[in-house]
Amino acid sequence: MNEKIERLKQLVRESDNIVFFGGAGVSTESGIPDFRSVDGLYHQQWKYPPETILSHSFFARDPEEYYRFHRAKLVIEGVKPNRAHLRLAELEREGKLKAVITQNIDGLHQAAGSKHVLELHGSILRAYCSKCRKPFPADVINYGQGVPRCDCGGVIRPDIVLYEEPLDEDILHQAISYIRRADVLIIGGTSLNVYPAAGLINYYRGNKLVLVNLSETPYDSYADLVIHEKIGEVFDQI
Ligand code: CNA
Repeated sequence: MNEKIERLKQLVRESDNIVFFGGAGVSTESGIPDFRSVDGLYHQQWKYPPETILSHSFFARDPEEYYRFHRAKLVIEGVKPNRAHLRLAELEREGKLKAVITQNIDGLHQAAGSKHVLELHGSILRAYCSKCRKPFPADVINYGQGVPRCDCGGVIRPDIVLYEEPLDEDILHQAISYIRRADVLIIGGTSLNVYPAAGLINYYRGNKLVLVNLSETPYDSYADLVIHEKIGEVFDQI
């Protein structure tokens, strides 16, 4: 085990107030592509970049094309939690980890057994009518063809935060509160490019900020420990 992972293991061993904040890179080892890696969604051939298709105005303008992308790229059959998700759930059960704050919409932290998950960007495992807000099972949006509609005539949409939409204030406040009080803050698998989520890091008051990310992030110089390795492999060793 290298020195940096040994240091992270020690921080985890000595703390009972760890908070984890993660992004798409947490799920790449489960087979879900992120946006910005070389084999991520940005480098694939679609008529528009993911941030355009996954925006409020695009969904309103062209829900048909939105759903084509949604079903082809966001819904991936048979994905399972990887070692990062599983170890985080274990740390929660051991009473060491207080919350997982995630930008992911894939539900894999809950599938791994984590109970206290704050989903900043919602989940593709929930859906509701954009007109009357009636909830629908996720199968209605994730499978089938065309644009799913409610009895009231409204378009059924995924319960995710599209670009141009605000984050849920209650979830955001809870996330800020956990980060403010955290002893150890581990940030993993996120390019820290998407705001306001990325700005959460500024609320941390401690001196044990750990970044685990394959590529460099704009916050590397602020961190007390930076590990540029695969997060599943790192969490397998701590
Ligand atoms: P991003 O901007 O795509 O960045 C991902 C980061 O993870 C990159 O810096 C990679 O270097 C890094 N990375 C990739 N694989 C690994 C790995 N195995 N171990 C460690 N690091 C790795 O993703 P962000 O989450 O920062 O961007 C935020 C967007 C992307 C959010 O709105 C997400 O909802 C959205 N997204 C979510 C998913 C998902 O739910 N799984 C998938 C793709 C995009």
